[in-house]
Order: sequence, then structure tokens, then C-alpha cells
Amino acid sequence: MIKFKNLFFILILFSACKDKAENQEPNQVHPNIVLIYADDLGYGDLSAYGGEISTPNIDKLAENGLKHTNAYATSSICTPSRFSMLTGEYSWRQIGSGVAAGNDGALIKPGTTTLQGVLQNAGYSTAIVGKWHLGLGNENGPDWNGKITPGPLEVGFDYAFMIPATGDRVPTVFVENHQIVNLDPEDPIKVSYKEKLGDNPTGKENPELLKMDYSHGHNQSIVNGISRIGYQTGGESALWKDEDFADIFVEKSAEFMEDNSSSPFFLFFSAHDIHVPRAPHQRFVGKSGKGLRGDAILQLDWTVGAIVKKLEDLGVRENTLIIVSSDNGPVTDDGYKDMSDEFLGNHKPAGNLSGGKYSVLEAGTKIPLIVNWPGVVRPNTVSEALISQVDFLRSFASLTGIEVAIKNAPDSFDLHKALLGEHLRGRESLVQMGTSNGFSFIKNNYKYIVPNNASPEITWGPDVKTGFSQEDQLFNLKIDPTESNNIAKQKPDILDSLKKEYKRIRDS
Ligand code: NG6
Ligand code: CA
Repeated sequence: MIKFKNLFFILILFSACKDKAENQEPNQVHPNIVLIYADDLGYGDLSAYGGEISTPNIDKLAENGLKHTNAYATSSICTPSRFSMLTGEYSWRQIGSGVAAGNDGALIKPGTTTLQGVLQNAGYSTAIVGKWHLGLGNENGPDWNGKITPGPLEVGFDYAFMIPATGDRVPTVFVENHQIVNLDPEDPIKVSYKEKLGDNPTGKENPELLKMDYSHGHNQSIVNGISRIGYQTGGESALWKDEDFADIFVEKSAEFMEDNSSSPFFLFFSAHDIHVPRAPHQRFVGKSGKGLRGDAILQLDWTVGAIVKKLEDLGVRENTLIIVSSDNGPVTDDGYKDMSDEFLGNHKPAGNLSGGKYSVLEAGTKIPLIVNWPGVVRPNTVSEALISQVDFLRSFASLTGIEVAIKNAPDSFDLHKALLGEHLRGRESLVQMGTSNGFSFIKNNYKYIVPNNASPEITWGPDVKTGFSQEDQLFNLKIDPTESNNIAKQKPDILDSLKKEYKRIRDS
């Protein structure tokens, strides 16, 4: 493996590598890649992006690297964002706009071209550690007590240690590769999203057992004093403790990096933070002064610092490309009474954007994106190039010299130069998706929000503006980043051209 010391050198190598790739030969541009993907972290949540909660470890990556200010997840909820990022295909083409249930079957079918599969083909060892939330098992869902397959290992990962769905959904156990960790065969686990199982307490019936009360949903099985979505019984020896997530994920990642430090590796570190339930380790509780949501941000920052330290200890930091981003925008109360609104103070999770998780407004999908690669990505740079996480697949393929057939990863563009800050030419346009099948389309700094019958406010819980309207909406993001002034009637030509272009992409 070669360590690159400057941009000029890498540019020469890129052209050399391209020729080799066309001849199907391996090239030499194989940095380790660590993709740290936070959950529900907003555009304004990091101090590098103006947040009030100090995130020194993440900020250091931005200071010594590139901060993107016009980068997007494809959706304002988790499952579709992750699907698009890992497959290079807008999720609405395949799986729609919903959040996967905890017992859904695998949503990425074996044989699909994936980001991790591309890197595997380029000779990388690949791992996911953390939240999966893309379904496991066949269409009837996984056999939790047996071999859990298909899953990440069937779509390009060599190693997986994961929360199968989310921290707030059953089963509340870790799955390592094909099996639940520490499961006692004498005490099998049962999972249902339809009916209560056995006599285990639920949040609804036994609120006195809760250490964190729920505000909406989340009133079914209680595990570790927190009630969840869904019912489960059994599997006592395998149940997780939420407070240990960060430590365990760092430990598993460290083991993976250590085992693979002599060859290139790709680590998809898919953090639980700062999703609900927010139950960070005791050492972070009360430390942010901004409540548990702020404390979870501190825990995320600690996690990033611990991963960077491990890379340094292994002597591979110089040759590692680190990316920090988030799967969707922020939300405060997302179903638990964790006082996240009450403690916010001047901290603005969405920065100056409107909306948040679930919405089609900018805060739903515009996310932090930090890219750091010593000696290659210039320190202290900011990029306004329009870029989407769906572009990671072709960008990394190009970087590592792997060709991806045109029919695969159809929505992904090779933007590795924009991603690394070599120039500002990003994608031309972008389709965004919110909850309730809500869509919007961005081109040339104009944003068209497609008419939708759903409510302008979320009606079932979180206090979030969705951005939905039955009318056409058009905003000039350059002068109106808060999407306050609908200019659809003043700019009929622009509206018409965005509508046509959006329709062409949706129908393609
Ligand atoms: C919602 C949950 C929310 C969160 C979300 C998925 C309720 C009332 N709300 O249905 O708490 O789990 O799904 O979040 O149940 S995501 O980041 O994984 O998309
Ligand atoms: Ca999320």
C-alpha cells in the first residue's frame, strides 16, 4: 500500500489507475476507508457546523480536512437513506419510503451491487459495526434462534456486528455475522410486532418499571428499564444494555481494524448515537449541559476520537480516509421523554434550516459531511459542491479502480474529486424523500417540493414541520435557505423545468 503525500501525486496516480481499471487490473489507490455514520445527527449539531455542544474530535477531522456544506442524505429517515447509500440507487425505486420493522426480511437482495461489495472486489476487508436497519433473513423475516441469513454478509460485508434494526425496536440483542450473540439455546428468543408474547412487562401496563418514560409509541416490551417498539420474550442472556453500545462498537471496530491493518479495510461504523432511546454511558450523562441528546452527541464525539486513536496506534492513520456523516436530519422528542427540547438552550440541531427528520424541508436531508485523508484532502477547506451519499458507491469504485456496469447503481455518480475537494463540480440535481411518500427535487439552487396530501405538521408525535402542501412549492435555496418564500407563482418557467426534470428521473 502506498502512502500519498500530496495531491499532485495522487492526480497522476488517478490517471494511471484508470487505465489499469479498464484492463481489469488492480490499481494502487487503496486507502483504508472508515465511514462513521451517525443517526439523526442534524446539520447544526456539531460544533464544526456552528453547534453549541463541543465536538472536538470530529471538529479536528474537519479542521484537518474538508467540510461539505451542500451534502445530502437521500431521505429524511433511516432505512431509505442507508439503502440508497449502500446500493447507489434511490430507495424509492425498490423499497419505498418506510422505516423497516425489526423483523423485516433483508431489503438489499444478494447479488445487488453495493458499496461494500465494490470495495471487496477491490481487495478490501469490509465490516459493518453498529446499526443495520435494512432487514435480515428471507421475506418472512429472520430465524432469530438459528442462522440469520441473508444479511450483511450476503451483500458484501466480511464481518458484521450489529443492532439488527434500531435501539428502540426489538429484538434488543446484538447479531454477530449470522447469529445472536450470547443466546442460550435453552432460552430461545421470540419476537412479534403484532401481539404481546408471554407475561413480560410492557411500558403500557407497567410504567412504574421504566427508567425513561415514553411520549409516543414505544410502550411495548421493557428491556433495561426502557420500553420499545415490538414484543419479545426469552433470550435473557443475550439482552443488551443501551449504555454499553458505544464502548462495545468501538471495541469490535478496533478488533476488526487490528486484524486487517496490513491490508486495506473498509469499516462502516454505523453509530446508534444520537437516535432514541438516548441512554449514553454514565460517564457522559450530564456533561453537555444540554440533556441526554447533547450527552449522546458527546458520546458520538468520544467514539470518533477512539477510532482515530486506534488508527494511530496501528500506524495506519496516514493512509486512512475518514468520512463522518449522518443518515437524516435531527429530531428532539422522538418518542421518549428525554427532555431534549427543554435542555436545548441556544443549540440549534438543524442550524438555520427548516424542518427536520421526516420532513422534505432542508433539515430533513441536508447533513454534515466531513472528509479527512492526511496528505490528500487539503486541511481547513469547505466545499459547496452538491453531493449525495448515493454517490459514495461510484466515487469509491472510481477511487479504487473498480468498474461498475451502467445498469447497476443507477443513481450514483462518480464524484470522488468533489468528495475529496479537488474541485467544486458536484451533481446537477438531487431527488430527496421524506416520510409519507413526500418528495422534493433540487437543481441549480432551486427546490421544488412535490404536492402531497399529508399534514404540514407531523400528527403522530414529534414536533416537526414536514413541508408538505397540496400546492406546488418552489424555493430559491441560495437566498431563502429556510424555505420561507414560495415563489412557484412568480417563477413558472423554473417551476415547469424542475417538474419536468423531476418526472424524467422518477420515470427513468
Ligand atoms: C418511528 C419511531 C421513532 C424512530 C423512527 C425510525 C414511533 C412513534 N416513532 O416510527 O422513534 O424509531 O421510527 O427512525 O414509534 S430512523 O432514524 O431509524 O428512521
Ligand atoms: Ca436515522
